[in-house]
Amino acid sequence: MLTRPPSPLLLLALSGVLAACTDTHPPPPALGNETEPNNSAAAANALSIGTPLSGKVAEQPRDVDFYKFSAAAGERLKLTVRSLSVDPQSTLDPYVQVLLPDGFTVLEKDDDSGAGLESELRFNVTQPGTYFVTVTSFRLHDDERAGDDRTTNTYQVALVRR
Ligand SMILES: [Ca+2]
Ligand SMILES: [Ca+2]
Repeated sequence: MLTRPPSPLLLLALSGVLAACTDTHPPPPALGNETEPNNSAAAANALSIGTPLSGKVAEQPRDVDFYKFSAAAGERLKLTVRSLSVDPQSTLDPYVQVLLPDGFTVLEKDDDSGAGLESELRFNVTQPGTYFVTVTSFRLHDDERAGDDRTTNTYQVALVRR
């Protein structure tokens, strides 16, 4: 049985298909990271609705990470802080709060309403303004004398409309 080499036109077409595949599927962009120091409302990092950020509860005995976002009246939002489900090495049991624009009054808080020990909460915005999110570990929240400084205390914080 005779076999013919593939025609140059077929090879050209195949290479075009391969190029199209690699060109149309770039790797997902790396997530932005928190920027320390961010341990107060005044030093909060900006968190955009729909754009997750990566952070760590680490590098100091009692780390807390503040984020801020602007919201309009009537927005219905969901906040998640994921640890193990996005990083199998994570040791963090997250604890999250949403603060009113005054920077200290707690609007909502959650320990483990997400997957496993992860945090998830839903809230509605009634007053437009700049709101704050704090992320820390449950260990630090639960015991004001505890320390929890592990480089593996990784998390991903995300705010989405629902
Ligand atoms: Ca941090
Ligand atoms: Ca911090």
